[in-house]
Amino acid sequence: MNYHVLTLFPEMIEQGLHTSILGRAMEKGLINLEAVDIRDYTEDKHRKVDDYPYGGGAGMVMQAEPVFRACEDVQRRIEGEKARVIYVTPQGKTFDQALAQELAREKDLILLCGHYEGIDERVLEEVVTDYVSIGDYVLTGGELPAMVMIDAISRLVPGVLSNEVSAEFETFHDNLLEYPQYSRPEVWRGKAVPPVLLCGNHDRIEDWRREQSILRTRKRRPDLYESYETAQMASISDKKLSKNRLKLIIADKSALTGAEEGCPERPWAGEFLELIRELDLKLVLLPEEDPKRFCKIMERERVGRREALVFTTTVEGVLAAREERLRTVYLPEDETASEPKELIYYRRISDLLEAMAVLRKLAQ
Ligand code: 9D3
Repeated sequence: MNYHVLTLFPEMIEQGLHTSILGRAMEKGLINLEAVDIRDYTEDKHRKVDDYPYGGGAGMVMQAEPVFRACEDVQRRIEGEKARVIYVTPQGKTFDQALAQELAREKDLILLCGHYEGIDERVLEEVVTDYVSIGDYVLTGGELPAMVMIDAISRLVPGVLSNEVSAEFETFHDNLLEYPQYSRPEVWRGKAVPPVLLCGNHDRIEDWRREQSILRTRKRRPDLYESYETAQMASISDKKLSKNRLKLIIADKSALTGAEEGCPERPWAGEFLELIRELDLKLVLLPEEDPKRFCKIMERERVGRREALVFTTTVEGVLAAREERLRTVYLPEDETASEPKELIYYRRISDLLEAMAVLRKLAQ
């Protein structure tokens, strides 16, 4: 990737990007950065590049000709097709990971940085292919935005990151934020690492991390969560026909409502029921615990072991489902109820919202 940054402050670009990962990528020749001083292309004897705006108003406007000549010079030196010219401006489309990925596939990129009150519109009309902003806040110039974009794009260029696959499968992949991370010590200032991470069961760990990602995204980035849900729903309808896909939910009555008459409904119960409907799952409610029931229900509904999921509120229910080797989610009646040791291999999900996350994953 070859970057050509057109700017009045070339030293700002040259200083900032030669450290650490990008410095190494430049040494390896994976990326190449050239700061082009627009002032070198003025024909004015005082190297002037700006003038007063027609129609009046505060400040100065960058003149068209030096910008045009600087851009032409770069395009002339580039091999092959003309490069995209990105004008970094608060009036552009907001830069995001998708645009970074798109731009990472280019061989050359010309980034045009404005200063003062902007650049003469006529040269922009002639040379610019993309108008890009980095977010809705006001900076003093386009140099930092150009550097931000170069940083985000460069790490997507093959070979720049040591762990090549990592760039794709991280934040924003799947529209989900990353799960929380922990390292030694196991207890820090009285705060323990979540026990699931120490259990050694990698399926459980993976499930837990996925849940955490979903819950965290929902809480911190409701906007991303919405895209995630939409994408998820689309992919689910594609996969409806696949084998072993979840088809049936068997649940204690009290798993989805209050345990007894007069007991308050579980939070999210309505949403959970709606999800079951959306995913086109059959729901069978158990009036009371009856271990032999599971088999009969599955026979009657003609579903296999891998196509059913049990939601139960009691330890007896978990043990009975385990006997049948059914996938089970444990929803304790009482958050504070102590968990018998033999439950260690079952998900303890005390909130239906988390159960929904599991359900979404299984229904894919
Ligand atoms: C001082 C002129 N302003 C009129 C009220 C408009 C203006 C022009 C240029 C404000 C800031 C800038 C300098 N910023 C950029 O060139 C810029 C930018 C930004 O300020 N925020 C987010 N993304 C970008 S990309 C380029």
